Amino acid sequence: MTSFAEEFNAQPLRTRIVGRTIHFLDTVPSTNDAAWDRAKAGDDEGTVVFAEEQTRGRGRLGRTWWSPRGKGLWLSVLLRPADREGAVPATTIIGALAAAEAIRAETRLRALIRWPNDILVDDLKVGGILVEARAGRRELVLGIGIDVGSWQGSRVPKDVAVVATNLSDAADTPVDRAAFARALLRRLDRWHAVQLDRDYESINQKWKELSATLGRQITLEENGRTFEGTVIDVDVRFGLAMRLPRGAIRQFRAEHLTILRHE
Ligand code: BT5
Repeated sequence: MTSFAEEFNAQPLRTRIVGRTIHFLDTVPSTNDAAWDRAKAGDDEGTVVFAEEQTRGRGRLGRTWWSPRGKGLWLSVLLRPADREGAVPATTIIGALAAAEAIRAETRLRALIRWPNDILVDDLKVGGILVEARAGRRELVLGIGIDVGSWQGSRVPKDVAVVATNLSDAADTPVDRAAFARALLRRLDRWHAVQLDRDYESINQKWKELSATLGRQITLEENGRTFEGTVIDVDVRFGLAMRLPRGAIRQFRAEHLTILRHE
């Protein structure tokens, strides 16, 4: 049987930074941790770690990420954004843009981004982004999880089954993991260059185009307080702007909030 690494390397990647070095691992607790280990070992920016399976894949705010063997793309990328300020949300957004664009290019599916880090197809989650920063380190780790392979015959955890699907089942045809992974890294390489150029307008423009959140009525929680309103703007540096029921406009940053309801 051909391994994922062999399939991935069957065609040239042709990126500038992302994927200059790639580690193909089998089972790891989390590829984000494996990428932090690479950072400590002095690996270059753009280093990518793929794993076939994660035993302790994580999401935001202590949530878990189900990462079954061979079914998805579980990867982390070591990056050094130009601006430290706001780098975590900006890197989350370029990861989401790359993922949504790769899905649209490699399948017929119309992927959208639910602010700040969910990749959706038909309102179901097919992927998520987890960017981490660590005190005393200049790099960021961009973790991307995409459900690519079919779940038919798999025991899908209940909390995942109710909110999520995968590209193959959604498209009703098998989606090639290696081809998809190459497409994803190429797009990420391009958006990373845009971020390095501080061309935030291009990022905002594409983000608005692919946003499942813009114009929607949502309920969110920030530091224990709940807000309800209509999203009127999304911006890579300033976050999300919402019109509250009495007409006031309020700006929310991504870091400390959760969307509770998205209509
Ligand atoms: C995320 O968190 O969406 C970010 C997920 C990032 C995963 C990647 S995989 C490579 C790298 N290494 C890691 O350890 N993590 C990153 P959040 O927004 O908190 O969403 C978590 C929620 O998504 C869970 O509570 C479930 O409801 C749902 N979920 C869990 N596993 C899923 C899956 N495989 N597909 C879709 N939804 C899932």
